[in-house]
Amino acid sequence: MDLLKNSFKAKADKIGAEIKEMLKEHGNKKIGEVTLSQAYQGMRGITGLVTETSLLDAKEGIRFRGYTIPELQVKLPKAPGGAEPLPEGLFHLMLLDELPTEQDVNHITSVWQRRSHVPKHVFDTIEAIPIKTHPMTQFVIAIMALQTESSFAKRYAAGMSKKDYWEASLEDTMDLIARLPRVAAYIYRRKYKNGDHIQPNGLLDWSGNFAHMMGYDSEEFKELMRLYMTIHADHEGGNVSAHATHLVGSALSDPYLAFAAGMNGLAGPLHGLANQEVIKWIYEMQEKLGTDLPSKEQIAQYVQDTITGGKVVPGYGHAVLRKTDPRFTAQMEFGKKHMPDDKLCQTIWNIYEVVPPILQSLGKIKNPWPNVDAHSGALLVQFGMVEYEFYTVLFGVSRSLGVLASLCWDRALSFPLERPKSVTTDSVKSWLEGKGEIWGD
Ligand code: HAX
Repeated sequence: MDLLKNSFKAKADKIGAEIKEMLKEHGNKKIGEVTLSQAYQGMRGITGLVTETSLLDAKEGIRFRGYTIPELQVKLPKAPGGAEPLPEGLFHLMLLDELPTEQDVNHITSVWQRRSHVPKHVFDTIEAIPIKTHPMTQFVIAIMALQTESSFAKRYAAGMSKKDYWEASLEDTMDLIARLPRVAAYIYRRKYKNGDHIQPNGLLDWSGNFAHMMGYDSEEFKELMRLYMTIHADHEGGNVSAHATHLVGSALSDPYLAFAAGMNGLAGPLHGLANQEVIKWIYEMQEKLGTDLPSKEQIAQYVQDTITGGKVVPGYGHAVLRKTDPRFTAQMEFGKKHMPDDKLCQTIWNIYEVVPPILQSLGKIKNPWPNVDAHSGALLVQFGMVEYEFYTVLFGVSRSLGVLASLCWDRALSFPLERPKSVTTDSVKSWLEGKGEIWGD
C-alpha cells in the first residue's frame, strides 16, 4: 500500500503544480458559454467539472485514461486462464494514470483481500431492514453503517491538516472498495437465498470472490463479473453517480458519505436502475405476447405501445453519447462468445435492430442507440441470476472504482467546495426585460 500511496502522491504533486501554473497563465480563458436552455434543461453540454479518471467522447464512447474498452481488454492483466481484464488493473490505471503490471494488479488484489473485513454491526444493520426493501436501498444503508470505519472522518475530527486529506481519502477508498463485494453479496443471499451466506475465498481476485460469495462459482460467471466490474466503473464526471459523489465529497463529507450519495443517484431509473428496468420490460413483453422469442414486428409494436404510454424505452438514449455504447458492444460480444443461442440475448439483439429507427422517427431523441444497461441483465439471467432488482447493486460495486479514485484526486488537487450559482424564473424574466442582471442585485 505504501508503494501505491507514494506513486499517487508523486503524481498528484506533479499534476497539482502543473494545474497551478496553467491557471496562473490561462485561468481567465473561456471554455464555453451557458445558455438559458442549458440552465433549465439539466446543464447538458456545460463544461464545468474536472474529472481525471476517464473522458467520454460523444461519438466514440468512454476512454479510461486514454484507453478504450477494446484496448483495455488487450492491455490489462487477466486472471490465470481468463480473457477478461481484471478491474484491479483498471483501478490502478485510473488512480495512477499508468498501465499496471501483473505484479501491480496482484498487489491491489491482496490489499483489498486484507481490508475486506466487514464489522458485525453492518450485518446487524442489514438484518434490521425489512427484507422487501429494494436491494439498492439496503446497499446504501449498509454503506452508511460502514461509515463508522472512516479514517477521514476520524482524522478530520482529530484536527487533520489539509495536506493529509488525500491520504485519508485513499485509505477509505481502499477499505470501502474491499468491503463492498461482501456487503453486496450478503444483501443478495439474505434477500434471495434464505440468508444462506457464503464465506469469502481469500485466494480469489476481487470480482471472482464477489461471484463466489453470491453463489456463482463457474469460471464463465467470474469472467463476466471481471468484464462487468471493468466496464461499469467510470463514465467521466458529469453522470449522476459520479457527480453526486464528487459534489458531496466537496463538502469534505468522507468517502463513505460521498459514495452513498452517488449510490442514491445510481438508484434512479434514468441512470443505473435502467439495467433492472430493461429486463423487467422484456419480461412484461414476453408475458403480454405469450412468447419467449418475440418477432421483430411484435417488438416494434411493443416499443410503440411503450412510447404511447408516456414511458421511456429502457436501455436506450444517453445524455452525452451519440452512438452505440461500447459497453453495450463489449457485452454483446461476450454474449455471442459464451451464449450465442440464448433466446433472451437474441431478443436483446433483435431489440437493437428494431428500436433505433423507431426512436429516431420521433424526431426529438438525440441518441437512439443502446446504452450499457440494455444488455447486462440478459447475460446475468443466462447464469441463473434472475433477481433483476439486484442488478443495480452490481453496477454500484463497480462504480465505486471510478468515483472513489476520482475522489482521491479531488482531495489531492485540493478542489474546493462545489457551489454553482442558481437563478429564479423571476430573476430571469427581469433580466430579459432589461431590468438588472440575471444573478440579482
Ligand atoms: N425512450 C423514449 N423516449 C426517450 C428515450 C427513450 N429511451 N430517450 C430519450 N427520450 C425522450 C426524452 O424523454 C425527451 O422527451 P421530452 O422532450 O418529451 O421530455 C426527448 O426524448 C429528448 O431526450 P434526449 O435529449 O435525447 O435525452 P436526455 O439527455 O434528456 O436523457 C436519458 C437521457 C438517458 C435520461 C434518456 O435517453 C432516457 O430516459 N433513456 C431511458 C433510460 C435509460 O436507459 N437510462 C440509462 C442511461 C445510461 C446510464 O446512465 N446508465 O446508468
